[in-house]
Amino acid sequence: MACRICSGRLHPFADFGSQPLSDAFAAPGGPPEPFAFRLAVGVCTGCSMVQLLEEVPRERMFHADYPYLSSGSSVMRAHFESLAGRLLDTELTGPDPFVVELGCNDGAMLAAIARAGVRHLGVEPSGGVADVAAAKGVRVRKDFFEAATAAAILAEDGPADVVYAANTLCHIPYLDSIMKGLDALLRPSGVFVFEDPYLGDIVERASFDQIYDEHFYFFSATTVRGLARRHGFELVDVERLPVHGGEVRYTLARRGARKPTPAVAALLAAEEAAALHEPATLHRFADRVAATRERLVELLTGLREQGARVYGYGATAKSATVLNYCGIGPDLITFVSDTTPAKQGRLTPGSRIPVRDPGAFADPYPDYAVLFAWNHAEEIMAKETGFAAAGGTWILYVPEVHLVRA
Ligand code: DWN
Ligand code: SAH
Ligand code: ZN
Repeated sequence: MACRICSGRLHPFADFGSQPLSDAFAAPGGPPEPFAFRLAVGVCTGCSMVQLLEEVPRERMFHADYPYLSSGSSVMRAHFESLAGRLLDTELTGPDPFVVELGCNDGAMLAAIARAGVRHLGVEPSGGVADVAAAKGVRVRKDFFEAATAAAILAEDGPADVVYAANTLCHIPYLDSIMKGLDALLRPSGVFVFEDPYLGDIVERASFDQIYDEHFYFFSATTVRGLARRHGFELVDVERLPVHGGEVRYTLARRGARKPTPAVAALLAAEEAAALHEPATLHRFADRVAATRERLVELLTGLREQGARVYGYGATAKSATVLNYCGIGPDLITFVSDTTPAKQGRLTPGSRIPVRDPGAFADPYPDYAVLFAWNHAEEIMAKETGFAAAGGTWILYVPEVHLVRA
């Protein structure tokens, strides 16, 4: 297995075995979904990029029935609206500006740009969520972004001032084609702004559930700078974000076009000091993950023996790794509550736990709830006052297994 960035040798450090596709929620009664691929992750001995060892074909993950909706969290809605405001104020100030978003999903970000009357295009291959964005007045192209797509957009709309991508670039193994596309599409003064789960946070918090089929890369300032330079770009800004369990927003500009901010040097230095890409660090991460599996299974098995009622909260893509790696099924968790219509009435992939609407969560409340959407803990804990009143307890497994009184 060779690095998808530099063809270097990959050093594997964590293996979660055979896994189903994380967003393939099956209809009950149908055939069990296949454990389609091996989920394992390695670090490149050449360029240090952390990446999956096996790639799932993109059409199998991102299609008309892709269930995830960005707007399902009020915190994320506010996050994207605030980012839209910032782009409008700082980057989209010239005459007739044009912004492109890769993976615009349901339009959480671009709807605000559309309302401001600014020229835009969302590139979104998942047809169902793209339709939701279009219904909000967002102009969408149902397509995978790659070099050929960029050429087509350039021919139709002209060059872009900003290309933005949230939780999308890390989903794309073929970054060579993406970077060539950006080089073609961006104006000389244009910027590429993207945000994804940060390797530093994943390692620090042992948040191993960030590792699943759709998350192919685990970026850092070090590896993003390397990627940028290979393609004539420079990493000119980084900003740590609290969302989704810890992310970094990276800004790339053409080499020489902008002076890097002090935040870039600071994050590079912190990664060096933490030995973030060293195999020893990554093996320690894997050891912590194995301990988490042991404790979580022990806790849930004990609760079953006591006859406690245990539900799950948030049928996240991330939870597929937790459930299938730990071998947790409906014998340990009765059902998972989730607000997403396309997930309700279906089964979690591989582990086959029923997904039900939030009404079921309160009828009656469980004794314990495993918070699979732990990245939205603040938002969820603030609104689940009924669970608190009923004396319920949250189970979290990041950074280690622990209980929180609701
Ligand atoms: O990178 C990705 C991120 C952005 O979204 C994609 N590959 C897939 C997806 O990952 P995820 O499913 O792990 O994302 P979330 O945002 O952690 O999913 C939260 C889930 O919990 C959704 O299914 C909605 C649900 N939810 C809920 O039931 N009640 C969420 C909130 C906030 C709630 O209050
Ligand atoms: N930006 C949203 C959605 C993230 S989910 C958010 O942050 O909430 C990842 C999205 O990337 C999915 O909607 C998926 O369809 C899309 N995607 C995957 N590959 C892509 C590609 N090559 N070009 C554009 N979008 C892509
Ligand atoms: Zn490499």
